[in-house]
Amino acid sequence: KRSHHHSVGIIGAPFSKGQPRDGVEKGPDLIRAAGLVEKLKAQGCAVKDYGNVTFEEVANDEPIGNVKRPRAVGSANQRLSTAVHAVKNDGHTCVMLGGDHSLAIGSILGHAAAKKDLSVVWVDAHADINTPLTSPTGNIHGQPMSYLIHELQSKIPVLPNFSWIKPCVSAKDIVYIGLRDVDPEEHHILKLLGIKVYSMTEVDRLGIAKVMEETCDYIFSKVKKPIHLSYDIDALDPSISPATGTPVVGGLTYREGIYITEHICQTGLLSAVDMVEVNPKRGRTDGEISSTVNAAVDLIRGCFGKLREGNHPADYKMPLP
Ligand code: 4U7
Ligand code: MN
Ligand code: MN
Ligand code: MN
Repeated sequence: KRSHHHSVGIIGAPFSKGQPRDGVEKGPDLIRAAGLVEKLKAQGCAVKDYGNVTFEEVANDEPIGNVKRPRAVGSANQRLSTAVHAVKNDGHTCVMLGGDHSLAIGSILGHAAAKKDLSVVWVDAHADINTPLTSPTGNIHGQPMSYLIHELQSKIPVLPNFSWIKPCVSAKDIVYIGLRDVDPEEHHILKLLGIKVYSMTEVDRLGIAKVMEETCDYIFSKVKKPIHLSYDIDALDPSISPATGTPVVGGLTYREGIYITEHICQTGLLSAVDMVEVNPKRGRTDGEISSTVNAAVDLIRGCFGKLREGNHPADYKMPLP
């Protein structure tokens, strides 16, 4: 489909407690300030901005084992999931602006509450599939997938404010793209569950076009499920998106990053997008911050029909002299 009407619902999630660095809570407002809503409207989308989710202060959020700030993360994600569920029930494709990647818990669960059977395309330098017991850091932004996958539930301990979380995706319905910093325990989990991974090695070997063709063949091999695209800005190379908490060299080019969104868009099945881990306080100059934020905006535009060859409305009429 070339020109097709997109209805987009935007939710900001200014939350940073899934990781230790300040600033990532500024992501939603910065991405908006870069003109996201206006640019989506200019490319023909109907856009409703639902504003930012507000999060409760949690006192005495002591670690459980090595898991840091479990109560704040559990509570924030519960609120986010309710908000995402509402946007989906209003009939929009949901765009969740983070915030750190622990927010994928609430975003995917809220999406699944409305759509039940999803496939997840996770674009990231990292697999974010540590369990609370394998995590080398205790930061929940490196763990969200572990709470969501049916096959891992026997490995997940009880955590405060996590009891509402019920797994909602199968290992076979997940594709990773862009991995290049995977912990040994995460690598074991990916292999054990047979999860489809296109690391940077496969991006190099196959090229991004083949990676996306295979990704879609894989997720559409049985039934066509709605797609949840969870995009961590650190998937892109730090030369493009340096303002992020855990940059890793050797990432996707801007063009590869955009190609992923263009390809997912043309499936017609994109149902929710996360854009996370934009952290202005990690940029060393204004240029580093704007490059990161503009990349996030452009990736979202690619999700909703912006073509690099140009776009024109179906009813376009050449001006007459
Ligand atoms: B992000 C890490 F140990 N794997 O678990 C961890 F290397 O959302 C990093 O992808 C996680 O940015 C990165 O803390 C989380 C670490
Ligand atoms: Mn990452
Ligand atoms: Mn395809
Ligand atoms: Mn991530």
